[in-house]
Amino acid sequence: MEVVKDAGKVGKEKHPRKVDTWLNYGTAGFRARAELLDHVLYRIGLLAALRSKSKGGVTIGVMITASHNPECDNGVKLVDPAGEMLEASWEKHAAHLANVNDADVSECLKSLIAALAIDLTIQPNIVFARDTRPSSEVLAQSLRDGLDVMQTHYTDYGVLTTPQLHYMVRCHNTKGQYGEATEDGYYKKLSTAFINLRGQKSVSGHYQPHICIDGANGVGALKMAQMMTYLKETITVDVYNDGKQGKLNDQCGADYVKIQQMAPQGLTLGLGMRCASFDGDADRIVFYYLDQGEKFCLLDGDKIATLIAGYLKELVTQSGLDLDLGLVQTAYANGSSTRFINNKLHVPVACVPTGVKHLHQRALQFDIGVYFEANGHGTVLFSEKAEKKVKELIIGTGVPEDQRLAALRLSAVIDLINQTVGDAVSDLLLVETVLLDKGWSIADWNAAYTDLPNRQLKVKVKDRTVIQTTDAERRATAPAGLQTEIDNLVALYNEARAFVRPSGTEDIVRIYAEADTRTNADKLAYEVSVQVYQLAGGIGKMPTPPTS
Ligand code: 16G
Ligand code: MG
Repeated sequence: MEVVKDAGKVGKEKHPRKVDTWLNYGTAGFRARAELLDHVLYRIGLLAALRSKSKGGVTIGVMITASHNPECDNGVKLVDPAGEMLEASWEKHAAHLANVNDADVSECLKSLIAALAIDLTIQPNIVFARDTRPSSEVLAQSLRDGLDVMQTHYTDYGVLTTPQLHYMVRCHNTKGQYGEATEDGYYKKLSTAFINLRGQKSVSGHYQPHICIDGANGVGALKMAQMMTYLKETITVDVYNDGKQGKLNDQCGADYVKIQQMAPQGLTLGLGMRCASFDGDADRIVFYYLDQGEKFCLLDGDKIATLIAGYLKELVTQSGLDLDLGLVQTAYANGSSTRFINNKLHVPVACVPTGVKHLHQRALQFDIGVYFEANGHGTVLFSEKAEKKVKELIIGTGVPEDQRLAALRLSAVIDLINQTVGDAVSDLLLVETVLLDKGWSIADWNAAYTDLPNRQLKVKVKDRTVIQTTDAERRATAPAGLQTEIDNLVALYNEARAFVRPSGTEDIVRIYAEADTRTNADKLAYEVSVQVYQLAGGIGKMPTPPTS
């Protein structure tokens, strides 16, 4: 228990809690202005050590990033042993430890150790990394101090994308079976699979092996450039917003492009260009281009999900394997995408609440689970059963050649996709694979279905927890009367849908609406936001109609 005493003492002296603001461990860990986070990082160091001990000393990850938030923010999240998000039951332990007074840190640790019967003699193992924010390096030192007090064995990976860190955690805990736990190992694993998949096809049809990337002035730009050195002559990539000039996520990046529905600053979109934007920590990607009428066309997470699910369905069918393939979405998925999946792809689709952990958990229930949020975060999970069956088919005797080839391609996709979490680089390479395979331009891909025009708005309210939802956030159960008002408004428009939910990352309520036309989607979103303002205690300015 000596370390626990020291933990409190060092915390008080070197990393005191200077703020009263309650910080929550939300959908993606702690996120706040960087100057509020020093004590949080220190304490996360303590907690990560306990998490590792509680799991018998397996490797736990810590990622310092605030993803698509502005550069002045930062954040931190824990990564569990298989490279997945922290188990939900530990979120409250994290929140509690981060918010207690300095004098209560030791006590808080002691009660956690007792309640969870953690064996303190176990050596904890941690890997951590940070994004490119100026504040990340200083916060990494606070984390190190916490880890040191707990006598933790750790590897500091320096600057990585979030999905690279998730990958490292999985590699450590599978004794290299998932891959080599180095950056070189990551690039090699993905690029080998990619080159392998390319090797069997030649460029044909409308497909062009060239893409322009908006790196959000963040870590994704650096790592994509590194990945390029492994990709040989397969594709060419121009990286914009590489961080040399602009600010992180400032008018660029996947979140900006998705919400604003326009090209980022720093990348002049011209006819014939195929582009993609990463977010600030490169776990999201969206694609876009200008059509012949020079209209901006966005291909978001829904389009990526349908492209990948369609491709995998064909491969599974060709292989003859009996594997169930499913797709997981959230309420933000465009209604057209859901209809396309049901009616054209004939793949079962599930809807879950916002947040990667919910999608990931649901996708695990399929043999092959594809999940994507409309915002561009997603991946594919292959169950042990699926991986085993694919392997068996490859080495099986008397297997017809086309079936074996399909199994070989599935096996390469298994290596190409980062199964721990959504990964912009890995997703990009899988999309390139499918487009090459089909000989498709981005317009061909976009033609699968037409998105319903949609609009997202936000409203500030006194207390956003007054909004409660059910049915995967698609209906509001509180405040009283709100859902009835939404239903009445939706009924006035064609092909319309709308919902509201409290944000998990900002102190606001989010509004989503879609309808048959841009004007109607905008009007509906605005009208719903007025209802939220009135019924849920709006503060500040009344909502105004969207301008574009
Ligand atoms: C976080 C989540 C993302 C979700 C978003 C919603 C992770 C890794 N990220 O970025 O999945 O879409 O929050 O934000 O879970 P909101 O609650 O503010 O709408
Ligand atoms: Mg992100």
